[in-house]
Amino acid sequence: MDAYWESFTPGEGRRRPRADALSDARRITLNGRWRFRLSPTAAGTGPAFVRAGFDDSRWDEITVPAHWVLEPVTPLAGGPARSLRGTGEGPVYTNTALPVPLDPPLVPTENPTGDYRLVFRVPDDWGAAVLRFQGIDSCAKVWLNGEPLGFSTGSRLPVEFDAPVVPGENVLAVRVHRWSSGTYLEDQDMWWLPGIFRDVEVIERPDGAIDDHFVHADFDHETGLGTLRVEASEPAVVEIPELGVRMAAGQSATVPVEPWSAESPRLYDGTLTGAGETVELRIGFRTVAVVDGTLTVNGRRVLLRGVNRHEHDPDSGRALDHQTMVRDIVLMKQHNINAVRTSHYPPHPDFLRLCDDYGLWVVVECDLETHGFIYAGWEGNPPADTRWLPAMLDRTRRMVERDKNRPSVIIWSLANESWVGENFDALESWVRDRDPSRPIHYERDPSYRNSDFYSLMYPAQELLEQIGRREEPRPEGVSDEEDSRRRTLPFLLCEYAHAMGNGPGSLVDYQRILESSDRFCGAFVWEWIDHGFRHRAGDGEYFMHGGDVAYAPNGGRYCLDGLLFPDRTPSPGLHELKKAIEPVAIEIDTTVSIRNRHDVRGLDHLAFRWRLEVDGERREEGDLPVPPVPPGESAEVPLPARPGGEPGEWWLTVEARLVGDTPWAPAGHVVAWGQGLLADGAPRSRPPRATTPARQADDGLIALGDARFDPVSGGLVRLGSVKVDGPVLDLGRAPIENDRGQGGVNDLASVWRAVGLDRLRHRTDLVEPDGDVLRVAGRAAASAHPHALAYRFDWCHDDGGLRVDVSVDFTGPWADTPHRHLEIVPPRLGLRMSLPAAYARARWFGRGPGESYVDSCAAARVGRYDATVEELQVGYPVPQENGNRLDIRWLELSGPGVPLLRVDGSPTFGFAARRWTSEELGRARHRHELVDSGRLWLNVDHAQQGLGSAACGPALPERYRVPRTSTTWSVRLSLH
Ligand code: IPT
Repeated sequence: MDAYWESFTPGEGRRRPRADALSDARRITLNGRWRFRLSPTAAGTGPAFVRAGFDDSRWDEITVPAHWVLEPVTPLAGGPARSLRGTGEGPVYTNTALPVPLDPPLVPTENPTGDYRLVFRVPDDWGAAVLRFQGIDSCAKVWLNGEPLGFSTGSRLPVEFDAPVVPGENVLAVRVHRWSSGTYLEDQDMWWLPGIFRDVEVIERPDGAIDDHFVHADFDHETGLGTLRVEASEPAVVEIPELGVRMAAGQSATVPVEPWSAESPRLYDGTLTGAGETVELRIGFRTVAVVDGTLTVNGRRVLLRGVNRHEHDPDSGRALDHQTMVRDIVLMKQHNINAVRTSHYPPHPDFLRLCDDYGLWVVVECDLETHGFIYAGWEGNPPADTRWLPAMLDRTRRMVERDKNRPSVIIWSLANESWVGENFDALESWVRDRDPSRPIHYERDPSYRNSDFYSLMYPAQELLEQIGRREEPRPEGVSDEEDSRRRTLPFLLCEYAHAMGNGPGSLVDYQRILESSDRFCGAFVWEWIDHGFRHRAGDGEYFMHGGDVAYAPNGGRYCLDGLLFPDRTPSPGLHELKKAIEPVAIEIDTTVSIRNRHDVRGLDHLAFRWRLEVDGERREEGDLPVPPVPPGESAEVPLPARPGGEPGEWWLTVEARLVGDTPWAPAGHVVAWGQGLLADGAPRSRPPRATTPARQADDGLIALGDARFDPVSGGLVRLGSVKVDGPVLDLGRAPIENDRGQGGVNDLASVWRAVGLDRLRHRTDLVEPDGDVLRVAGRAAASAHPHALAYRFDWCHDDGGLRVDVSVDFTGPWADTPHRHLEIVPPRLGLRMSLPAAYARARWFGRGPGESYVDSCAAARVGRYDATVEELQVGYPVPQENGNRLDIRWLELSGPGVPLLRVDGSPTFGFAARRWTSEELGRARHRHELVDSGRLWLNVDHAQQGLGSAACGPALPERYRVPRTSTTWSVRLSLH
């Protein structure tokens, strides 16, 4: 057997790559139900299935496009057709590891292979045709009416064959191999999902059909003129009625135009008509240039506020329908995202059309990643082996040719994480020759010799600041010449702010740095969406990650690192990103200052509204007239209102809202906002409550007013009629993914576990009534460890409630345990108590409505909020700390049959309320494993560490950690 699937040759029998285009050529979609049979080796079902009379009636039926591992099919072992998800034969996830032995270009004999068959009809009057597959993973051989057409690798790229269709019935047979030589070039951090997963069509090619065309539409920002030239493979006429352009292909016309940008995606519709076909043109005029180390479009610096987007759907994997693509773009636009890096492969071509229409800057990345060679010390890495050059070049050409006419595409990215090699020189020069109009990106080669950008992933903020000042240290192993060239390049942060689990933190910090220097041209959060699969197993339905499949090696939870949950619910991280990158900065102090951070737009599409609140209650509101503010400039507007005489916190909030409907959001959508504290008058005082000295009560407890304490432990057991358990000091939290970062300094969770922060023992040394005060003192520490927290709780009545003044002191060797290298930084310092389950609602004055942490609180406004306990939880697919609210002045808990319990803090506090403990939260592996404990667990934090993004990236900055110093704070509990 000719083992085409494991040769260096990328394909055979294929047509030249060409532009993706919509045209009036007749086409038959072959999407639909096909026959399918899975086999254990590349031999498939054998040679017979290509024949017309082959009996496939006992085969499975499968949807095309789809991944067979997500569809009901007959497993290799036989039995009824069923979904393979959750088994090693189904979707498997690896990060950098290859699922095949490192033996390029060969693959194991165990190579699940899907034979697909379809009988389709062609009208009698059809002439020549092509058969087009937009994506097959990973290698396919194709037969039409029993004759082989050829084969191809390159999963996320189109392939076309000349298709000698016959009038009437035609039989298409496709053999798809899960593993192939292409596997070595497709080692992206994602699920391995074989199958015909993008559209299949037959397209008629009558005489004079236009095979390929190349739109060149430049914009001269000095003259305001656009120059259009459309090259065509056949003689053809270009018509753009709106511009009065009618000319032969190949000619050029220069006319006044409105340029295309992500902010104003102006497109001109037209046609390209040849003797046999009319191709639709959607022209956007724009010129991309790197000028003096700055990325410009149409003469202006642009700042890409981007995300890395994989194609993912929790049910269909990388087979996305149109609505899902639209949904992604609408969500991006609604959250102020203006750019996408198509990590790490060209997306479905319709996605880029939508980017043209809606307006997003796009970095299209090639389907090329050889990360797995890291396990061989990069020995045999394809970019450094000329035998792989044809396959690498094939991928580059198929990307550029397909997407060359999309105005949204402004940068080509040659590959991801493929280290270095001379083949990149060939790719670069091919791209420069074919499309000199777009700069090229490649991040991993420290010499950046093939890249027009200096680029990094996940640098620490300090390094990024140095880069902004052009003072970064020199990378190792590069020549003087390379280093000097690199220093002239714009900097593109191709991945940062790893959004795994709860996080990322510091989005505002990163944005401040990115805006501090023209050297920065943009940044892309890693990543857009969690790659989790909806899965039903055992006792529940959950989102499956790599570790939920018994397959080795697997990349575990690392595929859940997006700003959207797998079902496209925005995470708090996306809300924070929206705030951090908002295109208008509104700051309120003695005036309202409005800075226009758009690249090209003024602010006339926005209306400004203000609102004045006292302690979160609305007092006044109105429109804020804002003068025209050109991009990059600012205006100062006088305060529209002044605080009145009432005591309390007077907050002014100003919102910038869309004036009219847009394709991505209705009028009124809030694009940006700012808040300022105008006055902080003394709080309203509560009526004093009669207090009595602490005393021994009849029931053996200590009484302080209506509070009862345990005489031995000193713990509060009852407040009025409410049974309370606690409060006790709490130092732990259910680790978030960023608490489990790679490397010693980042894997905080293992330090916490090693030193027992999650299993503190309490010893009470003193329970002493002292007049109006009950003094309790003790020590909280973990078994086996000498470090401890010495604490004192002084209870008294104050301002209508029961107040506790807490003071804590870190004693013992916190930084110098038997694990000498481990610095113990507790993630939390606060009180925890449990309350009757009837408490079901929270009202508060502080940050909200969503969760907030010290390094991720910009999106949470100060105000008055209300939520049920269920609504307070954030459904991270892997349970972990969540739902915290910061800067709380007061919190009221209520529920049926229980008195309202109010918590006041001095200073302000953070709170979380849940139906399970932090320990239970930390132990659960999936959300459905969290069960109601029958109590409400309330955390009232004095401090909690930030989120960071150490799951992949720098350690949490010191300023967001809990300082290990002696400290005091007060909390008051009262019943109403
Ligand atoms: C980087 C990859 O480019 C990306 O695909 C993803 O794996 C991300 O990390 C982590 O989720 S590579 C890493 C070695 C920095």
